[in-house]
Amino acid sequence: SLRNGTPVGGTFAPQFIKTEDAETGTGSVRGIEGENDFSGKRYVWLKDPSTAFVRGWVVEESEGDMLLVQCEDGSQRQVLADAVDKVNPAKFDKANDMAELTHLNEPSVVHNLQMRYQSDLIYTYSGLFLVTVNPYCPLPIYSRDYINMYKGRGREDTKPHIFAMADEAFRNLVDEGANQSILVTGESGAGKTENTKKVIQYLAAVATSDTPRAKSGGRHISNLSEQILRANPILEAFGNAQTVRNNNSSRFGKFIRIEFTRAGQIAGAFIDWYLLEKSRVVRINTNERSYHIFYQLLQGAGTKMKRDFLLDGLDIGDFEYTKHGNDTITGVSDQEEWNSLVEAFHIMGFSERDQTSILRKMAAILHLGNIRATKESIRADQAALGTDARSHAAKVCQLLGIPLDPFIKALLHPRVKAGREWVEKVQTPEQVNLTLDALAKGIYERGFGDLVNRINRQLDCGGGADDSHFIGVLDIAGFEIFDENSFEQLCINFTNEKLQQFFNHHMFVLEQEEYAREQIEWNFIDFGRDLQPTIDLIELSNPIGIFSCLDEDCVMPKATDKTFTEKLNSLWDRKTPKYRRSILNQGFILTHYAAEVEYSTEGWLEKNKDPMNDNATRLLADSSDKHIAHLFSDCVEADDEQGAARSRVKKGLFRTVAQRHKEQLSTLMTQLHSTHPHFVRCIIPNHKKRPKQFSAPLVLDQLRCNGVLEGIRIARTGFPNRLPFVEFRTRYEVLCKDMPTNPLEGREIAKLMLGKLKLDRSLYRVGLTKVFFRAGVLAELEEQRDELIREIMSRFQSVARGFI
Ligand code: AD9
Ligand code: MG
Repeated sequence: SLRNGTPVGGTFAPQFIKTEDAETGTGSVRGIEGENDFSGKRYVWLKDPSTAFVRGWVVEESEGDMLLVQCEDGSQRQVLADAVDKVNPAKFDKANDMAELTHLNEPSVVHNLQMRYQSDLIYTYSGLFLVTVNPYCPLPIYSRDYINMYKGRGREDTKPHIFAMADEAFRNLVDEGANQSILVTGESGAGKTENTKKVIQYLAAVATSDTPRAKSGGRHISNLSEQILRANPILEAFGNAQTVRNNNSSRFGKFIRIEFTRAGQIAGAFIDWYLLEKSRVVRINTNERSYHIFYQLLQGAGTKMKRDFLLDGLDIGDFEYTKHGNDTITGVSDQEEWNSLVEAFHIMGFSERDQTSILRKMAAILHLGNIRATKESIRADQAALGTDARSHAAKVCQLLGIPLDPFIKALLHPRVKAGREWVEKVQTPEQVNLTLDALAKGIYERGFGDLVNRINRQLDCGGGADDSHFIGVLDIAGFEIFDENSFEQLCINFTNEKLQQFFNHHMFVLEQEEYAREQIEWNFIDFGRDLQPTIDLIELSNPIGIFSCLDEDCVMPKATDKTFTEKLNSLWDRKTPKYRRSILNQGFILTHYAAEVEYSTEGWLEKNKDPMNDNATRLLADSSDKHIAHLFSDCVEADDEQGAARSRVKKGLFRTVAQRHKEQLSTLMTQLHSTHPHFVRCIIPNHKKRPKQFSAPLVLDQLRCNGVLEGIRIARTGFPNRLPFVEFRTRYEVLCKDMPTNPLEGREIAKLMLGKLKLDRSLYRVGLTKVFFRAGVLAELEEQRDELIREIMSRFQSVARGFI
């Protein structure tokens, strides 16, 4: 038909309408990466239980919509035509931006990432997202040359990279004076912290050089960017640990705000932190470690410090809190890490005294773990401390600056007020050990908070000039689904639900703006409220949501995890599609945007109350060590457990974990709403920490949890593929006969071509500078182009044969 000049595919418009929303349709597609395959084979993706997807070509189409497919793994499979996905034409191989793919389906997205990953292209855009797959090996893409390559250049002129995103944020900040944020999420080990560091490295390098500041004492001159970079070794020593997933796993979330002057100079920085996993201080799995600082201290501290800290001759294996896990991390020297910690302390302007007092607390925590209570006698279940335990207690008291006898009394016979009377409670060994653990966790967490405060004071821009703006970088754990999900998972998943909602709304706003800018008619749907029912279910106080219900039960004397769960069930089961009671376990099932998650409510009241023995904390508030006293200053003058809680409530200091998290998150969201956001999604390619191994099912799972597939779903409701007029003409003009020879404006030509291509109006929109297409349309055009080339080649061959 081409030979006599009639346009090809005169009938394909109706066919499109059939498949426009269903990417699972069976349109004919060809092309395979590396080279164009002009064989006319129809390639499809099939689901596969072990590899997620396998590609093949259709051998036969039979009755009842069945396909016989020759798969690339050698097998032949019969599948329902509806169950296959289309393969993108070769033009889209290793696409820089997955939004450009004409077939926006799951296999195509995973395949694109995989092909790029195997070529060390670890960064890929997916619309508004920058997706990155952990290479698990150093790549030479973060050098000074790379920084220069990205400096001041737009996304269009460069390859996908974290530097490109950082640069865009920086340019927006300087040009428009608008706050920016970069939101990095992903599962443990996916590369969030590495990428966060790259953003800061980049910003420190491109921000116009800031003036050196004289440090306190005037001895040490250093600049602010250097200090911001050096905050990291300190944060990591105290906030990171080896886990089975990641040898340097951050066990807290953080939001680093870097303040800039209007001229683009770094003016200061501020760090917010969330949800430190303090249980790690007292309990670790085999093959994991506690926080790096303990190992660094034991390996790195000099003899004098070890003697002062009563650590002389002691090692990792001598402490209850560290001896059950790994001693060392392959390839990491705790001694060297210690050296860089000390250097970082120095550059950050921590005095010797401050350093000592911070580190002394770490030693105290180690010794705390070695105080273990035993039964007083075989018959009674009352707790006692043996000689060993008492000598450890003495060390703890010496290090914490508190008197020994009252401390032991606080442990074994805490005084509580019952009515008007003071009574001494009897404690079981388990209760005493829990008290000790709670103290260790409390000291650690408060110490961590204090450390961050000190860093913040050091990086403070002095109130911040009125016209200063910030770029905030959020490094926070992504959506989590484990075999058993508890309160911690609910907190993190709730956070991710909120961030996803923020993304959805932002995407909607931007799409609408683009359509308005290009003056095309289309009402994009606002998905920004889609996730609200689940969010409400967790955070609302009226009707009473999960967090409020938990808070309520935390002050009810008789409430237990079980009664709390029953109350939740009676409030919400069958009342909303987002909530179901667990059938087999004590807990409930929530529908999140990423998946349904079953939560087990075992231990939630305790976790939310997070109690500390106030007989002991009062001693700490009175400590002769100013630093310790300061950490516990909220614990003075309480005369009983209830009273302590009440007085802290009065002072606004007492918070349940849920309350605190809700408040922190709401502050974070308010800040994020004041920014132009940028989204980074980190992906872990395998759970073996190995380079070049890409597990498609694992990646697919993460794309679902991190919102990339959600973003694609939203994109597909609009016109995801866009081509500037010139590009559209260059590639598809061959498909249009009788093009005018006189010059025409780009828009006119585009309209003319679209008419000649006989595309249905619902499949495209013509904007001011580009044509917008529905998903899948470009694949059809590519197919026609291929067919044309095939025709030409066969004509050429027959002509050539004629010559022979
Ligand atoms: V966790 O939630 O804190 O447990 P992250 O932060 O997502 O986790 P992290 O950035 O710590 O993961 O990366 C884990 C390890 O992967 C790093 O220690 C590096 O060894 C490795 N990694 C990650 N990203 C890169 C990269 N861009 N280049 C090289 C990388 N190695
Ligand atoms: Mg991390």
